[in-house]
Amino acid sequence: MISSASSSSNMEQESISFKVILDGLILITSYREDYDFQQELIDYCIRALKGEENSINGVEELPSLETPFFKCFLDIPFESFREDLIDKWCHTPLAAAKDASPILKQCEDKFKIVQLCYYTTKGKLGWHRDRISGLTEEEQAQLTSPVVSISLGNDCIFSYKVNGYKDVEHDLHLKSGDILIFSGPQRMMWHTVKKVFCNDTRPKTLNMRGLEGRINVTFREGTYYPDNSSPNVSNTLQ
Ligand SMILES: O=C(O)CCC(=O)C(=O)O
Repeated sequence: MISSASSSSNMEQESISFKVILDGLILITSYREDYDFQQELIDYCIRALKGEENSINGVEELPSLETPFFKCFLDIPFESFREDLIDKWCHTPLAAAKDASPILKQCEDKFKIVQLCYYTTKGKLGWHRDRISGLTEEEQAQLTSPVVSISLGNDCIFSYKVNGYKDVEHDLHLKSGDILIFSGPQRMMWHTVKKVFCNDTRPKTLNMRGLEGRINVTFREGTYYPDNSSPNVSNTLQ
């Protein structure tokens, strides 16, 4: 069931509109038209990926259509990420989402990591749940803390399976500026990025500083690295 509503953001004094897709799964679309807002975050993320931001080590190599990998990840400790961007893109939309989906109010925020993922137009991400390294399966299953996930740049198809309904896939067409929040009963939903669309799909006014494709910014409690791997080798995960 999808319901829509809007609420006023204290910080920006403008309306935040959202869709409650399910209890615990919210899509905020109101930043789609706010290009200055998006550009500020895009610029910061690209500098972070390139290692040009203070106290953030960038990635070893950015993917392109010529590299053997088409996406890369960068994990940044929450406290190293720019505070005003955390307020604008994480705390403010999350507060609006909590008003819209009261079940989120019962889920404690435990942000420790900001994960950047940069995808070229050939980039995809396989089905997975946002697990956290070091937790048992039982502990993973009990996670409820919010994941706040932002799309920037090209459109993509993000698909998910409602927790407990593993045979049915739902597609969301995400656009630049969209914020997807999953938490509570949907915190451990399976999801995937099936496709990143071509560069024509991003707003012409957005400048990706010479990069193609899409950036995802995810605020969350932790990250999962497969055994014996590190953030650098996760470049190659499909
Ligand atoms: O790119 C996205 O929208 C999703 C990213 C994601 O699922 C992840 O980093 O775990």
